[in-house]
Amino acid sequence: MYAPTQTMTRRTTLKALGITLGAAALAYPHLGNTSSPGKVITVWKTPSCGCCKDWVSHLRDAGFQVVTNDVSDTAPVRQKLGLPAKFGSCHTARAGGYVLEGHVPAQDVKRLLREKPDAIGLAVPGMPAGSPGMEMQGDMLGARDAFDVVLVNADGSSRIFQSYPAKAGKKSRATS
Ligand SMILES: [Cu+2]
Repeated sequence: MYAPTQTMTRRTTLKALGITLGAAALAYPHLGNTSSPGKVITVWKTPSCGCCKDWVSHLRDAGFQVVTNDVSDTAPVRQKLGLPAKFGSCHTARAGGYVLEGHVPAQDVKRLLREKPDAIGLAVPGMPAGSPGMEMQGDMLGARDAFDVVLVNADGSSRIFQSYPAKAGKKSRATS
């Protein structure tokens, strides 16, 4: 008939996965202690993406367990996870039932998992210079473009979750 067949399949697959994981947790309750589910982040990125690897390192440094998946295109994953394409960046991830898109700072992921808002997840659209994994080097060391982390709602709307102001780099600071 109309399009929903695919959507149904996706939902069913995700649901089935949820049931499997739930059953595993019941069968092996001690697993919950060794790896708190909220501390695990699953990342989908393309194999050649350097800033994606740097973001993964940033998350690991902050204490997250990160599982990475290399894919040829992250767009289908983003779509499957329900994040509108307009929020798209170079990598997409999942943590505690939320979607994380782009160079989201670890501290905002922690706040998201602590506050548990009713939302799809967090996104840093594009790839702002100076965001985690997009650190500037050389004369521009430490420089940052202003950027916002947005909370994306189920209806596709969003609001600012956290704003990061612009910062001057080494060179700009050194000039007098
Ligand atoms: Cu990037």
